[in-house]
Amino acid sequence: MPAHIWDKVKDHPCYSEEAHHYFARMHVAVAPACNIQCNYCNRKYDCANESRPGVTSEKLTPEQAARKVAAVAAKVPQLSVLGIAGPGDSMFDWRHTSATFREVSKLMPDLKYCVSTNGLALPDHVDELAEHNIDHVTITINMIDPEIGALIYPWIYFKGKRYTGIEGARILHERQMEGLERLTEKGILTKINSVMIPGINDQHLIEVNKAIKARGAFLHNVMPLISDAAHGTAFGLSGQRGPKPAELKDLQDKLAGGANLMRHCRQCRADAVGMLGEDLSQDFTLDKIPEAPS
Ligand code: CLF
Ligand code: SF4
Repeated sequence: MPAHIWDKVKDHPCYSEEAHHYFARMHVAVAPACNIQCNYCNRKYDCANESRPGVTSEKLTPEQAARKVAAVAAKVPQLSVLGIAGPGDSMFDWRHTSATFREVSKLMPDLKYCVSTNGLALPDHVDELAEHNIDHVTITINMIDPEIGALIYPWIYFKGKRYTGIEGARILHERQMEGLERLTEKGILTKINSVMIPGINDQHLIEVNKAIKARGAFLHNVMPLISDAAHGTAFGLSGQRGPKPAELKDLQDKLAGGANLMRHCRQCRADAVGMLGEDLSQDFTLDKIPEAPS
């Protein structure tokens, strides 16, 4: 691996399987707004692109988020990455996302920054991502064929207008590809999350893997759809099952030789704190972190 890339992945627990044994990440839930509807999303909970449905996060202001990051850093010395993964979309809610990075960088200039997005608003912010030194961007890409996209996304909201069906899915697809290409040109590392939905996009993810590899994606993370029996079904995918572990493994084996696969994802919540697979979020709720100095 070239040295300039190794430098960006060596202490990022999601981008390096090795690093996840030694480094921790935290998310701050500062971005509630979203500009698309995924059929697997339940808007009462966190963005299912990077998080488990069925858990809500405490929404923070950028200033509260910065205090929380400082409190975690004081108690979790392995903390190396701050991610914004919802509960909505970090790029559509760019005002909250960018204000948070600004506030945090005043207190913690050495932290790595990471964002996760559905990609629709991404091309509008690539230059600013580079200016904020954000080296890691995750895009959730579930299809490259708008006919399949129409089964996953009932609508998108783009430049003041709502688009539905194949037309909406085509715009989303074009914006995702444009965003990925522009991030690659800027040297920003990208990870693509794909939610595997049996019978809808499972075999199609082989084509997705080829398309993202061709556009320079660093990692591909195929995540199983988590069906949310306890809270009612996700929007529009009533009764849809998630893949069995053997089906996920079978798909991952078929993807070998394509874009590099991430296999250690723990599908974190939008306010996760700690090593991957560990959840300290309840130790750092707002009532437990120090007040702002007056
Ligand atoms: Fe968070 Fe995502 Fe950044 Fe990691 S999580 S924004 S890339 S710092 Fe990691 Fe969690 Fe999987 Fe995401 S294990 S859900 S891949
Ligand atoms: Fe929900 Fe999809 Fe928006 Fe995430 S991107 S909040 S899963 S609709």
